[in-house]
Amino acid sequence: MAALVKQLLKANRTSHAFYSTNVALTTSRYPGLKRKEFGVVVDKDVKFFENIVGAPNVIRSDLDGYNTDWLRTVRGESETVLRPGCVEEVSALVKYCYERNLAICPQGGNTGLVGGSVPVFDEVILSTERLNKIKSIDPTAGILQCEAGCVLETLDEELSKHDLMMPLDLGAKGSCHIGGNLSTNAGGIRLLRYGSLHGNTLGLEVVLANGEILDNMNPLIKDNTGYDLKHLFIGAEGTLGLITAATIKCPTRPSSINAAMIGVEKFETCLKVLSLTKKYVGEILSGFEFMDLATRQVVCDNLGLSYPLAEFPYYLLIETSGSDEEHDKAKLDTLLEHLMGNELIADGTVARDVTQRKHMWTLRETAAEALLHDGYCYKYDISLPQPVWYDLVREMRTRIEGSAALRCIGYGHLGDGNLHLNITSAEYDQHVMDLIEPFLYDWTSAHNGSISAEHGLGFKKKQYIYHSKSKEMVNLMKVLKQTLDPKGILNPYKYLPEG
Ligand code: FAD
Ligand code: 2HG
Ligand code: ZN
Repeated sequence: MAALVKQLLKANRTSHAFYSTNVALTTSRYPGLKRKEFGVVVDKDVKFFENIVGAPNVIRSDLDGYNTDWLRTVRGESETVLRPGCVEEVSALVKYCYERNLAICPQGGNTGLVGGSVPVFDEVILSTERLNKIKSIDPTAGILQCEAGCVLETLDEELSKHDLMMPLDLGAKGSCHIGGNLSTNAGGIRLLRYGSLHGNTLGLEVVLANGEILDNMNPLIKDNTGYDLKHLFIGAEGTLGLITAATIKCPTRPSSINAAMIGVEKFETCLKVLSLTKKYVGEILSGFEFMDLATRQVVCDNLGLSYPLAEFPYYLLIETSGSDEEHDKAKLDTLLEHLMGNELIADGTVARDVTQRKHMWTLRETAAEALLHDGYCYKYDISLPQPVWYDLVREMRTRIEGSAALRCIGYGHLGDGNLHLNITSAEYDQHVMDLIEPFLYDWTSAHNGSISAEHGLGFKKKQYIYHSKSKEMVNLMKVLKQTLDPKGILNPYKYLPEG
């Protein structure tokens, strides 16, 4: 898994040609946008920045990779990237921007999927690339302290030396930064087992809009003194402050991991399999992922991958993690025998070795990349009650029939109720977009779902926040934003609707 995903992600990120072709400027695709009255970076600002971080860390040319998002759907026009190397430098830069009224777009690995990580206009990009030091690992307590720019996979590799692991894992792990993960409250494939970053984060260090440093890095498991401020910044997508470091609680690394892929004829049966899986292997369950046939087709068509099973309407990838190989395998076998015996599953296969297990994960985790090869991808990340989960994919297929859409596919973290619905076309097509939005959001809201399960709101979804949150809640969010960032310099045009 990791090798192919990493290779694909890296290839995209570093290729200048990849970024510079055919990505419309955000301001052209969304013509109603108006630049707010922020300052513009001039020579004296550049001199100041260079004094703080050194000239090589103020980048003023060849910025396509920083201005364009991973999906290649939005593109800003920033002319300045700043790469601070410590919290004091971040603080000095932000304080200066605050005084000069210069807008800032925080950026980690730039793998975000909602247009939050790139500027809309000419915001200064503050990259965490150089904030990449591990401060400490406490193997006994299982506590990691690190800077925000550490790459998730690197952290996991370092922790493995102490029999620990990161409590989250996702397809972008070779590129995304822990600061970006925290800022999006990223979910991923292990949330089912280890819970969200709200639960696993013990402390944060944050630079506020005025440059003040908020140090709450204390590695305490229990601390009920005052409001738990760190939670404000987790999932705030850089709109309330810049996360510069974190203290994370890390679980013990399992010594036995098993995976099985099964083919299923009916969606309703997938839900029965989920219940039975919890019953039979609940205490060692570490992943329960769903792919439909169209997901199989996109990774086979566009990446040349192959499935270990024949064609079925639905596939489930079940993973267990524990400490006793024999016991864990026996439990998984019992589950599969039960499912087969009761004719709940059409076919299934257990990974015989690490290579086969990684291959199963590659089939699931490269779907996002495979979709991009079609041209343009309309990406949705929805939470829905499980009984109606797949109905939305069916409805969308009917709705886009006869349009320029190439495919409509559903995959995701079924164990958490998180559906990834993706539609593609050869190039951006306004008619396809109008068929999808706002219908998809209205449908989700009508079925008591969330319009953003794990990717956030960013630039693309902010106007739909009311579909999932009440007026009173959004008003309180606006009060918080106004209090912490009165000039609105942190990641403007994102997250909260105007007005
Ligand atoms: P960026 O994309 O750089 O930034 C994301 C947001 O956080 C932006 O709004 C940015 O301004 C802000 N930000 C970044 N760093 C900071 C900081 N230090 N302080 C304040 N604000 C900051 N997401 C999931 O939840 N689950 C998945 O399973 C998942 N899988 C993915 C698979 C692929 C192949 C890809 C491309 C993306 C996936 N994502 C997933 C989406 C994405 O949210 C995560 O990749 C990740 O959390 C983003 O981290 P990043 O460092 O790339 O952040
Ligand atoms: C995943 O779970 C990511 O693979 C990306 O969250 C989802 O591609 C997507 O829609
Ligand atoms: Zn996901």
